[in-house]
This record gives sequence, structure tokens and C-alpha cells, in this order.
Amino acid sequence: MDTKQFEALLQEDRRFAPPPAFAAAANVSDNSLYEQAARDREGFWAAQAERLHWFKRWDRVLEWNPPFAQWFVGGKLNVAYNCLDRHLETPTRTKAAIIWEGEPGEERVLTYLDLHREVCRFANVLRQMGVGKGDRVTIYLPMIPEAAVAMLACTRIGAIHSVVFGGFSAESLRDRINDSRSKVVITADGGWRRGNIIRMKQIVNEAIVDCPSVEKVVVVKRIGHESLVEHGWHPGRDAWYHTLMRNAPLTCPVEEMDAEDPLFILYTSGSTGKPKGVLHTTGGYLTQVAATTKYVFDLKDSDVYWCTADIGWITGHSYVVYGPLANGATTLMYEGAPDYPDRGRFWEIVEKYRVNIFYTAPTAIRSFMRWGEGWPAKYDLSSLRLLGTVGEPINPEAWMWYHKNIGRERCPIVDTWWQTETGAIMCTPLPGVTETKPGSATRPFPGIEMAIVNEKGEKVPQGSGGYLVVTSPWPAMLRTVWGDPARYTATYFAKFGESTYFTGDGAKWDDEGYFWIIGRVDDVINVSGHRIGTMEVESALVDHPMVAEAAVIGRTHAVKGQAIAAFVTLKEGRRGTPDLADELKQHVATKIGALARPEEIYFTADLPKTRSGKIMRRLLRDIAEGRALGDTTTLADPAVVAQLREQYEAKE
Ligand code: 6R9
Repeated sequence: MDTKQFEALLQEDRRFAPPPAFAAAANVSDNSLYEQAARDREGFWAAQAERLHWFKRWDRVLEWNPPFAQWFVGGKLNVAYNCLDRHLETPTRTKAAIIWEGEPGEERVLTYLDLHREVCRFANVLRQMGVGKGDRVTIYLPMIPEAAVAMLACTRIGAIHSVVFGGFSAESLRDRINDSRSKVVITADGGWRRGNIIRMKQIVNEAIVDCPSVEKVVVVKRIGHESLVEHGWHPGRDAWYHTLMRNAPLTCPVEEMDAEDPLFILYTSGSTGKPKGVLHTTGGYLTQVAATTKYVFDLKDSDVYWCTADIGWITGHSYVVYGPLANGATTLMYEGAPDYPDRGRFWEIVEKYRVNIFYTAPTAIRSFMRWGEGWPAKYDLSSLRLLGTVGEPINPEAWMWYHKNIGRERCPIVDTWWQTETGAIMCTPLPGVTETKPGSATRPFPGIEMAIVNEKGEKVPQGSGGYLVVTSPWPAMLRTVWGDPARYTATYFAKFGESTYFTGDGAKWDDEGYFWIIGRVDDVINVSGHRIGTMEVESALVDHPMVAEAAVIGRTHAVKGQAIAAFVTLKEGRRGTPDLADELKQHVATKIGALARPEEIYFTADLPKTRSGKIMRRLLRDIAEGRALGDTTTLADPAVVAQLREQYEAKE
């Protein structure tokens, strides 16, 4: 977001108080949680932890040896037990845990009893394969209930899951399997996407030719076409999920986990190197995820709750699976695209299942805007009572559109800021309490301490901007980068010292102390709410035999938030043609996954560099966005930029 846009943001003076009827019935309707947390932060989190089931209570709430935190030290619990078993002793046992709709239209409902049974069986399957506490399991599945079953089965036996988004390529999958050294991979024959089949088992076959740690591959029959599995089936290694489940015992004791035992690894992009494995642990993660789900979404026992995120992202982990189930809620899962078979699909689902709480990304909202208000207008959305957004900054117009056309001016909107690394929501309105302003994630959740600082780490005054930081440890924070603790410290706790977590985001606060998140200040691009490192795309490009050098930037995009633009220099004697541009785009998609496909490729004889050889991305961004060029005095060769500029203008 450029400065001008930002100035406009801070002049945003529309305000929306919680609707009185909503506030009157809300789980929180006054400042008591904020006050309680301000008086005794650890006591506040301990009270949240009390709502879980512990086999053994903790001895100490927090041990903070910056930058390493331990929460609920000495406590013992199990995540699957908290999400399933404890609800079997209450009327929740017969309630829908998961309502699932497949893209082609199938429906499945699993009650808590059903889900518990499936999870126990699959946990036994994994145990029989030799998977035990601390072992890693990679999950590469479409959005089907078996994805939640697989995650929960891992947690039941203390295995660490690593879910890889189904849109990632064989190579990305391979890197993640090898980094985590997974013993087992769980996949499906295929998945549906806009009526097409994604051949997931085949991608797994390609990935694991170089994965020495993998002993077994479990395959869910999602599509059922023979052709999807006729090649590359290894009888000693591969087995059908349904065959394994048939003989698996129905009961499975839970592993008593230490609060600080690892729960899962989730890979995410950073500014340098390969994606890093963000490690989350058990007690603190579940405590914050459960508490935020209850308070931020004002979750009630009778609600049908729908978070549209894929399970391959942190939002899917925390707010499709663990948060809702820990609260005994009904969570809806939809397999496919929002525009299949038509652009009314989401609203059809809301109407059909009487969805009460709906949580999605700004990029989706901007697509809905583009498709027109006629689509949601065709459906009965009166069941909705609360809306949420996550993943990127929401522009005020998109917020207003959401409020008017989806919320029908009745529903509070919670704009929730958080990250893979934070594990759970950090900055958000409480819908029964907080007056919202379109485009602002408002205030830190109770018990969370955040600030905006300048380059020296000093708090900036209200009304100005800087780096977004978290100033004290929080329960769901990442504990380390898998296999690379030095990278943990260097990435998050070096810029402002070992006690201050650096988010990688820039933000401003207004004179009422509301936070306005601007976006990444590092080399991470946020495309449709998905993080992609510039380095990853650059590595994929230079991997192509004709490419000499590449620089990649994120430029503003009306629907995706940001789009990837690549500046490429070719090897001697090669010419940049439209066909080659297409080939390079496809090359990146094949190497990383379709989400990383560049929107534009600019061929250039040279890249703008400083005299010390650093690529000046800021200038590239100016060029791609057609802006007046910033300071060029540090350039080694100013002529490079002039040439690029001409090329860009010729294209327009
Ligand atoms: C949960 C998730 C994290 C990055 C984060 C920031 C951006 C997320 C936001 C937001 C503005 C919000 N982001 N929520 N920016 N307002 N409400 O998205 O995790 O995939 O790790 O991305 O997304 O830039 O740093 P993750």
C-alpha cells in the first residue's frame, strides 16, 4: 500500500458500534476481559487454559528466557482429547462436528461421536505403521473430512503433523517432506477444483522418489477413477485409507503430551532461503486458539460456523479444525472453488446450512465485489450474524461492501490480524465490545501486547507508523523454526532484541490507538492472502536454462492484493518473447505451485543495482506500478531504469 492510500486510510472516519441486540447477547459485552488481562496477564491466560481438560495441571504459567518461551510448564494434555473425547460426556456428542460439502455437491455430516471413532481408528492405523510420539507425518489432502481426521489422529498419538497445501508442486512437497523427515505421507487419489481433477497421488509419487524417510503412503479414495492410481502404486509402500480403516480397532488410548511437546510444523515463506518450518506446541497453542475462537467469533453452542480457509494454511489449522472443535462447535468444510459451478456457490452454502458465522479473506471479498451484488442478493443470508476477515489488509471499500451485501448491515465484522507464527488471532475487535473502523484490525486481543516502533525500536507516537512488533510472549507463539533455532532468533528476535518479536509487517496507529496494518515490509509477497518469498520465485526462475538473473516484486493488484512481477535477464544470445514469458510463468508454477505463477514477466538487459550489487526492488516496484521513480542516486547504472521504464510504458 502506498503512502497516499495510507493517508486516506487514516482519514477513514466511518465507525460501527456493535449492534445493541448483538452486544446484549454476546459472550463478551464489556471491557472486563481487557481489564482482567491488564491486571494479571498470566492469570488471564491461566483462566483460559482452565477451560481445557488437563491430565495434569501446570506448575508455572510462563517461563520466558528470551527469545524462548514455555507456557503451562509441567502441564499434561492431549489436543484430540480436548477436541473430541471430552465432548462425548455431554450432549455435544450427537451434535454435528463437521458439515462437509464436496465441490460436485456431496454432503457429509460427522457428529462428534462419528469423528471420534474415525480419529481413533486412524490413530490405530498410524500406530500399526510404527508412527509414535514425535514422529512426523505429512498430510497432502484436499479439503475433505479425512484431512481433519488425519490431523487429529496424529495429535492423539503425539505425532507431529506437517500439512502441505494441495496446490503445492511435487518439488515443494518434496522439500517439506525432507525437511521434516516424515515417515508417512497421507494423500488422496485426487481432489476437485473447478470441475477439474488434481492428481494428488501422482504428485506424491513424483515427490517421494527422493524422500528416503518415507515408509508408507496412505491414499484416501476421493475421486475413485482407476486411472488416477494405475501407475506408480507400490504395494509395500502404498495402501488405501478405507482398507486400512476396515480392520482398525475402534478405541485408541490418547498419548499424554507435555504442554510444550510439538504439535505441528507448518511451512511458511520468509524473506530468505527456503520456506521455514514453523513449530507450534501443545498447551499454549490450544489455549489461545480455543479462547480466540470463543470470544472473537462470539461462538454459541447452536452456531454453524464456516471458515473458508484451506487446511493447508494456518487459518485452516486454527479456525477450521482446532479452535471450533475445542469449543464443541459445528465447523463447515467446503472442498471447492467459490465460483463453481457459479458465482453464487458460497451464498448457496450459507443459505443451505443456515451458516451463522462466516470467516474469509479480503481477496475473496474483492472477487465477490467484482462479480457484483446480484449474486449474494439471490440468496437468503439472514442466518448470518457475524463476519470475519483475515490474511491481508482489507481496503475500506471492500469492508463496506462486505458489511452491506453480505452482512446486510446487521453483522459486526472482525478484521483479525495474525500470522502462521503467532498461531492464533492477535489483533482484532471483540464483536460485542469494539467499535470498528473499516480497514482497521482495531486493538490487540486481551493478554496480547503489541506496539509500533521505529528503526531503533522506540514506540512511535499515535498518529504515525513504523514496524509492528509483539512486546511480550503469547501462548500460541511459534517455539522455533524446525531444525534451525538460529534462524528463529535471526528472523524474529534480532531486529529489536531478544524480547521483542518482529512481525515483518508495517503498521500505523491512530490517535485512539487503533492499529492499521499496512502489509509486509520484508521480501514476502502476499498474493490472495498467501505468503510467497521473492527468493523462492527468483530461485525457480534462474533454474530455467535460459535465465541469467531474476528479481521478483509484489505489485498492487485490485483483487489479489498483490501480484508477482518478475524482472528477468536472459543468457547471452537469448531473446525475450511472449512465448518465453509464458514458459517461464509455467516453469515457476511447476516448481513451486500455481499460487506462485508470476502475473507479468519483464525482460531486461540488466537489473537496477546499487554499487554494492543489491537489487533495488523499491525501484522495480515503482516501475511495475507506473509511479514516479524514487531516489535513484545510489544506482550503479541509472540508464538501466530508464530502459525498463520505456519498456513498461510501451507495454501499457
Ligand atoms: C493468518 C495468516 C501473515 C501475514 C501477516 C500480514 C498479513 C494477515 C491480516 C494481515 C492485515 C489482517 N495479514 N491478517 N494484514 N490485516 N487482518 O494470514 O497467516 O499466511 O502467515 O500471513 O498476512 O502481512 O504478516 P500467514
